[in-house]
Amino acid sequence: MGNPRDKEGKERVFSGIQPSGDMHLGNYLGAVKNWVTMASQYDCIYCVVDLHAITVYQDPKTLQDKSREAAALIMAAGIDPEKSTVFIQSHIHAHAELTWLLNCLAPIGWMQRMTQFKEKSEKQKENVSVGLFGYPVLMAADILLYDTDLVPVGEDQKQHLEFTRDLAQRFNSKYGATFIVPEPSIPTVGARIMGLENPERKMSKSEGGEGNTIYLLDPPDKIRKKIKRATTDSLRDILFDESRPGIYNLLILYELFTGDEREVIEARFKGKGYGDFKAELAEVVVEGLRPLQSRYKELTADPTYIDTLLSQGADRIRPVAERVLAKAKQRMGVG
Ligand code: ATP
Ligand code: LTN
Repeated sequence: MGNPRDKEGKERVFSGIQPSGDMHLGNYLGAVKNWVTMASQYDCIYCVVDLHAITVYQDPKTLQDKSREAAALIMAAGIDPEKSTVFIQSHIHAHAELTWLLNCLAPIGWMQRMTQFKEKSEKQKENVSVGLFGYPVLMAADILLYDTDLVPVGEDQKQHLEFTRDLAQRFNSKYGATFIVPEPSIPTVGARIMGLENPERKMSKSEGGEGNTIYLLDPPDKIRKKIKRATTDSLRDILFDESRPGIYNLLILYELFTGDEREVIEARFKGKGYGDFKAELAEVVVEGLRPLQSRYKELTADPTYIDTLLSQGADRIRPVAERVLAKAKQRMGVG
């Protein structure tokens, strides 16, 4: 099937982040850091997905604040809002509307296989919202609305990406070539940063205690304390050994922040103890986050500045979403 977009110039990248809590090292190393790298090469759209966040209850005022905070952090991490588009999902109505169209096409059997839904609903049982069940359809709408070629995400989103591809293909084969079928872009290292207290589970906004997660806006002393207390094991050697999840995860953090080769890192800490390694890692993380934290402060000094950038971002990209939505509606015979 031919490609439904006339691709002039750069390929398009789209990704999203939920404002459901504070952004952490997993979000940064698994996703946002790659967003920054991709921004120089692709036409990038980055979205704060507030409609996804409300699939579980959010305090309304906090959600407003966290949405702006997430957008400011994306920019502070190095995304230039002049060159890439940063916007808030609910500012473009087409996301909700395309979701409905796609809902009518998504087989319930596909939905029931989504592991993230199974895990998240496990904790809520009967109170699970229809929205949480439909979460992957909204995500598919986000991606398909912008003729996206590539989607940079962490490992946990792989299944949702496959779902998006399947749904796009299903639509195209029923109604004719309409959507570009996107490819995932998952980092080889950092795609799954684990919790500090519980290195058996991924570092997360919504799970695990305060000590499990390093937030991007944590002050240096907090970062040092969390790393000091991170779970390791009773062995001694500081080696990249996946069977020792605690120390392995900390070494991955060290690798990603320094950019050093694994052998060089292992040689550096040969004969040293976990205490020495953790102290050095803490400094590497504190220094690594320092530029982001100071840019964040500058960006948020005037609270209206981010709002202006966000409304400009949505205004700039809305016509693309509306064009793709209109095409999908026309193909389905509605509107
Ligand atoms: P929640 O804890 O509510 O599931 P989250 O922390 O997973 O939230 P999201 O907003 O759902 O955050 O994810 C934003 C991006 O960060 C996604 O691309 C996701 O794959 C990535 N990501 C999230 N957690 C990690 C992690 N621990 N390691 C690597 N990437 C991650
Ligand atoms: N479900 C994603 C967030 C998300 C997203 C997207 C990511 C919503 N829409 C579109 C990439 C592309 C998550 O990280 N939990």
